[in-house]
Amino acid sequence: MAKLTHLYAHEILDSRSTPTLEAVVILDDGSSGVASVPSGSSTSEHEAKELRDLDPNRYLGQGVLKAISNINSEIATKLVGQPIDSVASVDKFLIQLDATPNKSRLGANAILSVSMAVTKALAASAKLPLYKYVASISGLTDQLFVPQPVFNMINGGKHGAGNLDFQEFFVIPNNAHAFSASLETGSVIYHTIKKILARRGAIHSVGDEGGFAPNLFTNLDALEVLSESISETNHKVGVDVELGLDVAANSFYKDGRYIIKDRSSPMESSEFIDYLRDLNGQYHLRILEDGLYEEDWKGWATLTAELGQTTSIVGDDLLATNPALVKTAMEQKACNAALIKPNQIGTISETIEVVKLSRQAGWKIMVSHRSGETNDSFIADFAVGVGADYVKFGAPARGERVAKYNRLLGIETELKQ
Ligand code: 2PG
Ligand code: MG
Repeated sequence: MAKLTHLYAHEILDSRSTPTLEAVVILDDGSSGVASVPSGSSTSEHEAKELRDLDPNRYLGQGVLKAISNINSEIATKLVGQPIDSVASVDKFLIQLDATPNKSRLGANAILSVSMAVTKALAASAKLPLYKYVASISGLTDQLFVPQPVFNMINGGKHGAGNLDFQEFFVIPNNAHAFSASLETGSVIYHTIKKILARRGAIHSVGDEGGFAPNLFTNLDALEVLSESISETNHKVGVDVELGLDVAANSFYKDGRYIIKDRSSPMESSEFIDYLRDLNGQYHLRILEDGLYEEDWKGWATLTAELGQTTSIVGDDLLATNPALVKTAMEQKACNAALIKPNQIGTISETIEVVKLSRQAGWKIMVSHRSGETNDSFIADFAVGVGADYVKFGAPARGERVAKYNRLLGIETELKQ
């Protein structure tokens, strides 16, 4: 069994120019792993907590030197020289060392970077590509395949220009084709959206996840632009290429009501469900993520009962990749799909456990990036290794997003050999 000889971390920038950390693990057989962690901006109350320095004199308080020092001193002191037999045992050790329910003492960012780097080092030590190693430890799939991509083409909510209430507007090529063909379809549609926005005199600069962030548009206009661009590329909307939404309803839920610009008055949960039902009737959404506020459990159950036959009702902020919340959602039949983000829970083995639980419920699995990303393509391998149905890595544009899609192209080629 290989021993850990080096563990250290340093600060790097994420795609929003906010610091994050990169960790390095080296084993005594010469294997190594380097991993960096992403960061979300539309977060759930129930996520594991990132540790930030809050020193106003550095990076507007967003530095991560404390998290780094936790790795370089406290964690490294305990792990260096130790035999490393599995990711699960390292994760267990990190969870116990932290000793808080939400990883706030050492920082979920510190813990996850170590967990990811250890996973990569152990994959290298086993002489396996990362996706095969993840498949071997998760036991979730014998049939390796590349998941169906969900492209976030228009960015609103907290990721956009401020006028769209909904956060993400998806274009989803159907899964009748290979991943490389879907990526091409996504790319051509992306260019077409830009053309259509320019034709309408709208701003076509991009938001946090590489999708366009047009101004002066309503949520319905954004869906119309996507439909138009799909038709203009000679695809059938809702057949060859489907639509979806991450409503991210937390961000416009206030005092028990849903407030969006498409409607003049705030809506009660039941009224907003009616609105979503009509929208679904019109656009036949493949995916409806976070359609409701994360504590609106009754609403979620109604939404799933009403639309769940045809649409993946995805819990993101609702579930926070947290096993206890997944269990509650199973009991309450609150959704039929889980968004999976390793940094919401903070270790790789716990993330795998959440995928397992969600599978037991018969849910679809969508592995996701965060809005603040790095060029690390870990989640691409992870998605293949757990047999995810969908991947959501943003638009097919910008380096930190295409790093993941390009990695999937590499895996697709490798799987054909
Ligand atoms: C989401 C994510 C990723 P953030 O809501 O699904 O798209 O956004 O990383 O800002 O939480
Ligand atoms: Mg979301």
